[in-house]
Amino acid sequence: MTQNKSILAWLEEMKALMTPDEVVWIDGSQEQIDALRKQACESGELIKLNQDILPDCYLHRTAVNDVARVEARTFICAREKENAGPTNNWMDPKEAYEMLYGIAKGRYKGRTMYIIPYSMGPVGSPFSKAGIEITDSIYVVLNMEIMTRVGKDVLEALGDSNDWVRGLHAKCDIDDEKRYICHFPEDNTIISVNSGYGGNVLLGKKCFALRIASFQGKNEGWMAEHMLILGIENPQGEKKYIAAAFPSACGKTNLAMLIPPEYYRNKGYKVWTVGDDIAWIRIGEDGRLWAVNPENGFFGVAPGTNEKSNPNALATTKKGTIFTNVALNKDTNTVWWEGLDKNPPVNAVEWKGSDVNGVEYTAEGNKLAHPNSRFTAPAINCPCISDEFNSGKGVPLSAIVFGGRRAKTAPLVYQSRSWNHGVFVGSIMASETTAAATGAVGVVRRDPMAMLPFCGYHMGDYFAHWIEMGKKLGDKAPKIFNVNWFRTDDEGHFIWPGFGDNLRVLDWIIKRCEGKVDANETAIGYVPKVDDINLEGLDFSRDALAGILEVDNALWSAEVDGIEEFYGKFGDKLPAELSEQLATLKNNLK
Ligand code: OXD
Ligand code: MN
Repeated sequence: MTQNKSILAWLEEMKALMTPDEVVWIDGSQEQIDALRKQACESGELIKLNQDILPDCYLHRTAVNDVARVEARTFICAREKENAGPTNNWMDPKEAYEMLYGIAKGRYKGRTMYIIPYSMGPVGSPFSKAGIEITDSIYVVLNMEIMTRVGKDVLEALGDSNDWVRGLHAKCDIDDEKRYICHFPEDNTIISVNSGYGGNVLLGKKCFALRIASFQGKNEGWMAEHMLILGIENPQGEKKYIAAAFPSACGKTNLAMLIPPEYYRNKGYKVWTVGDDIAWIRIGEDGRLWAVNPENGFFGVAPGTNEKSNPNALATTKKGTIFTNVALNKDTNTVWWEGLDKNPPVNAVEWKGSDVNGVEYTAEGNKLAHPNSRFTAPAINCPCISDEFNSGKGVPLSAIVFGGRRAKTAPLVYQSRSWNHGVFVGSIMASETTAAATGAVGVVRRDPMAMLPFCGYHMGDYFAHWIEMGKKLGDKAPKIFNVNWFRTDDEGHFIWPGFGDNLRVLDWIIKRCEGKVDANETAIGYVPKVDDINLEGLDFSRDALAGILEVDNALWSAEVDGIEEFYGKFGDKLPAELSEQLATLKNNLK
């Protein structure tokens, strides 16, 4: 399929190491996909679902010990330990290659080596980058085919260039003691062994598009961020774009596919989804920041997705989707998960593969679907997918939004005073754990820019890169905001309705970017005046709004202690600009 010398040489090396019985290039053709689906159904790797209700949809079950990303076994193998930084696991690259090749050696024996040429970003776009993943898993091939652009045209666009990412995946024995997800940023290489779970094995996603790409972005002057991208169209048909970073379980996919509340819909507002997880961001010819979604599909969490929380996501999963670790409804041969509706199937197969009475099983407190069960769905299925999704030139960003789950401290929304202050706001991002997750409510976990598990180099250098980008952007920089949908009352109930009504906050953000509304200056930044958040058509009092816009200086003083402790990790790699911002905050709180 290619004459590219660097690719051919690497593949020869991999063949000699892995000793496959057969080698198959993935060309992106429908015939090949159909044949692989058929083969996977015959081997039991996939279950074909009801094709009348869910055309081209399949169910897959992973091994029980292999259901999520494994941060403890994820390594950045930079040559110098210092370059992985205090927030990543590090392994010496020489030792890592030796160990990983030892584990993987000969493990394609009796199996097929699939070679997947893929592009992150539309093929041929100046934003895009190519990768080759080799794998012995048809599940990986079929998921990569949804999540990335796969096939011959990727190789044609790459030509003889050596600028592509090498990815070796081998299922081996799915042994969690020998599971490793290793990144070699200086070699553009990823090696993943002993897992078959999406986040660990779809190497285009977290491994390439965030960990490797963040390192490339630092060296090449662009940014790879854990951000959704959405467009807001006003009644005049003008579109403004926002990129937003949130830690997991803060509703990123829901925000990306937001349906405007009735009042806004009637006026003609629309929201368009460009991406739900990753943004590659560059400075355009006009000096502004432009973003593309490098992915081609959504790898979304199924539980909690329903007609009310996210009808667009649900609609997206109705064709061409692979479901992983959800429950099977045996009567209809369709899928079910907690939070889909209130009717678990009676004749069910739970996510591990046992037949159960779903009604009794869930009544006893068991989960039919794994809490991290997923759908892999083509982005083009999404009813609100943006016209710009495939364009390759990206969308210009008016605003960058950071957010977390904070019961009290952070107001519903605030705006940073400058780019550097905005970088500070992103760097102190935090989310509180919920009782359901840990038992200890309100433990603050810092997750700067939602990149803690995904930054492929020293996070202090990453902050410095953000500061540098701001210098290049000057007054063309997007405005930076922080939102918090999760303020609670004394009984622990969420105060703000969230979901579609979050558009009311985004509306204020856009107005601020256009210089159309004033704001109150507080110790932490600019907060809306109560009358400037539009509450038309919403049963929500001005007083309640005033309450969640409040900035409590005492709580922020305690926050400063936490920030100081966190910043201590970065030593002299912490940019002076961020220490200055912290000093300013302290001073403002006096
Ligand atoms: C994540 C994901 O873990 O997107 O952030 O899957
Ligand atoms: Mn994510």
